[in-house]
Amino acid sequence: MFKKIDHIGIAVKDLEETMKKFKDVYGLELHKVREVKDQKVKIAVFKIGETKIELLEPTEEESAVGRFIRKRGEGFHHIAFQVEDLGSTLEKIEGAGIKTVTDKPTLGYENHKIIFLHPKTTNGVLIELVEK
Ligand code: CMX
Repeated sequence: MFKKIDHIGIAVKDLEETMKKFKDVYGLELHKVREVKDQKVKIAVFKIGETKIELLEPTEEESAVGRFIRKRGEGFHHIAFQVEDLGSTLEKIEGAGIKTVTDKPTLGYENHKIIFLHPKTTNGVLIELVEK
C-alpha cells in the first residue's frame, strides 16, 4: 500500500520569505519553484533525504490553501504518500469508508497521478496519494 512519504505540504503566507529560511537557515536544497494554476498555489519544493517539503502559498484567497490559512493560519497542510498502484489502493481505501476529495485521480505538477483523501475521513489529516 503506502511505500514512503513523498512530501509534506506546509501552507505559508509569504513563499519568498519562507524559502529564504529553508535555504539559508535550515540549509535545504531547493528542488523547484512553480505556480500550479488549477490548485491556485505557488509552490517551492525542497529536498530532504529521500523526501521533500512542499511550501504552498495561495495565489487566491478563495482556494483550498487560502481558506486553510484564513481559518487555521500557517502550518502543516498535507502529507503525501507514494503508492505503487493507485487503482487497488483506492479500492481498499473506499472499502474502509475513506472518502476521496475528487472522484478520479488527476495529474500533479510532475505529471504523476495524484488524489487527495478527505481529512474528515482520515483523522483530520489531509492525505495525498501519489503514483509515480
Ligand atoms: N488539513 C486538515 N483539515 C482541513 C484541511 C487540511 N489541509 N483543509 C481543510 N480542512 C478542514 C477544515 O478545517 C474544515 O473543517 P471544519 O468543518 O471542522 O471547520 C473542513 O476540512 C472543510 O474545510 P473547508 O475550508 O470548508 O473546505 P474546503 O472547501 O477548503 O475543502 C478540502 C477542504 C480538503 C476538500 C480542500 O482543502 C481540498 O480539496 N484539498 C485538496 C486540494 C489541495 O489541498 N490543494 C492544494 C495544493 C496541492 C498541491 O499542489 O500539492
